[in-house]
Amino acid sequence: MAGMEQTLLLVKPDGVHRNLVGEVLARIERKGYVIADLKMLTATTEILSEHYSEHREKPFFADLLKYMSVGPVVAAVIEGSRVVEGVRSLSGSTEPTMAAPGTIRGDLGRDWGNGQIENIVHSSDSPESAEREIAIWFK
Ligand code: IDP
Ligand code: MG
Repeated sequence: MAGMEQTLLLVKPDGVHRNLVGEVLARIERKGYVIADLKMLTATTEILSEHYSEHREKPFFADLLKYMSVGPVVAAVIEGSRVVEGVRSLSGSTEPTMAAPGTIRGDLGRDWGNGQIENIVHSSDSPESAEREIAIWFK
């Protein structure tokens, strides 16, 4: 279909641990987007280093990989027109304390005082990132 786009959504280990998989996917579905593919896995260091390659030099990189591999994630390919922007908007800004109410991170996330930004979901930030990330998670 013309204008059809895909994005990668991850329910991160904190979201899975807190039983928020249904809540997150329900928000995606209620918005009208289509779940085109879905799986649960515990991410390897290889997958995570590729996925977060842009953050390789950041001081939080090692802790980020630890946080992301502590338990299973749910990976989904979401489909719809302008879905990349749409799912970013549903996700909310990075820090859950300041993410807008109404967003997944704003409604369901908080700072746990452990120096980590645990924010329940990942969503691709551009169509190019989406294509790259979907190829990593759905080989
Ligand atoms: P995004 O997930 O909103 O796109 P990015 O800046 O791409 O945010 O960062 C990727 C992930 O890395 C964040 O979702 C968060 O889990 C973690 N992160 C980002 N910045 C920090 C930080 O300053 N300290 C700890 N973790 C961070
Ligand atoms: Mg990002």
